[in-house]
Amino acid sequence: MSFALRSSQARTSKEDGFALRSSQARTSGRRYFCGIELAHPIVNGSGTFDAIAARRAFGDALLDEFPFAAFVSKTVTLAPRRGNPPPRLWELGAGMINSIGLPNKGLDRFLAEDLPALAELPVPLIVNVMGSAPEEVATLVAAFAEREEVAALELNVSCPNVKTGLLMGADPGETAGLLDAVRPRTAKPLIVKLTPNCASPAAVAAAAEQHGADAVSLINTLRGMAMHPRRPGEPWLGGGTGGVSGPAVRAIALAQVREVRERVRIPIVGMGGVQTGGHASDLLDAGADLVGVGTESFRDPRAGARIAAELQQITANSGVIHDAPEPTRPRVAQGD
Ligand code: RRO
Repeated sequence: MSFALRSSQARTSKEDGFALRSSQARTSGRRYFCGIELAHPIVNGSGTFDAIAARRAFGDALLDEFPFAAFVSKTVTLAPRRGNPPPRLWELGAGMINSIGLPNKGLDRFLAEDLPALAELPVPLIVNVMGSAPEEVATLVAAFAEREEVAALELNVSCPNVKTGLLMGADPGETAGLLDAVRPRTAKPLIVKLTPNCASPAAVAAAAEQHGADAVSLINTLRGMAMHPRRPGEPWLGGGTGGVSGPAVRAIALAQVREVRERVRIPIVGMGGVQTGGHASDLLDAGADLVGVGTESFRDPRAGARIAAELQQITANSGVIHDAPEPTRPRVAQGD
């Protein structure tokens, strides 16, 4: 049975869809995600890998060994944005806080300058968009609807650093309204990027599914802050607060992916603190269909490829995870 058949069955059969999709998800190889064929389950988290800058740095070697099975763009807005004032980053013991604030060149220049460059990547392109109101997001989605370079769209309703974007994703009713405005504007797959900064990500996911989303992705960053080391009472980040990512959020991502999987049948892109194939394997076990790698790519731009290879090794060894040693247990003498 081909992956295509299994994938379409997974979307239509209420009885056995979950089992079919889940058995596909647990493997490390070629698969279909929203009808898009991917070589493996590892993608980048939006805004964590600049493929255009990486191509300048590494040349065509980047295309020969592209680290991800699909490329997700940094968020695009209708008008250009300068982003938040510096400083924009703070390193944590187990990750970092960003307060980037969505700097981007706006839709027109993205279409003219970045889209042709991103279309040269050897993998499907997913464009991430954000607007301050449903109609603005609908305009962005409509602009990409007929672009054959674009395989799917991700709706960013979860940026912790821009208030308007987050409002639409923190409440199931607002998310439903967004989908109602956007869904009629494109036949392309729509992925809703969920926030962990709300009462119930699973309720938002369910609303997205009921109103026509094809998939959800989670988690975006968790709101956090760092104090200025030399100015008592002042925040370090120019934006005041920022989004926490990296190993610090991994356990939260795992729990939220599991909770969302229990509420929706559509595919899930799970992400949050993934550094190894073992971490990716855990997210797949929790119910994700694909796994996003984000903060780890800042440390190692080839992390996506390494994690995909480690995951393949784990799958080849029937789920035995080799990159995490067994925890040692205290010996208990028999018969004592
Ligand atoms: O640009 C950002 O500050 C940003 C975005 Br759009 C996002 O979705 N998540 C994040 O942590 N930072």
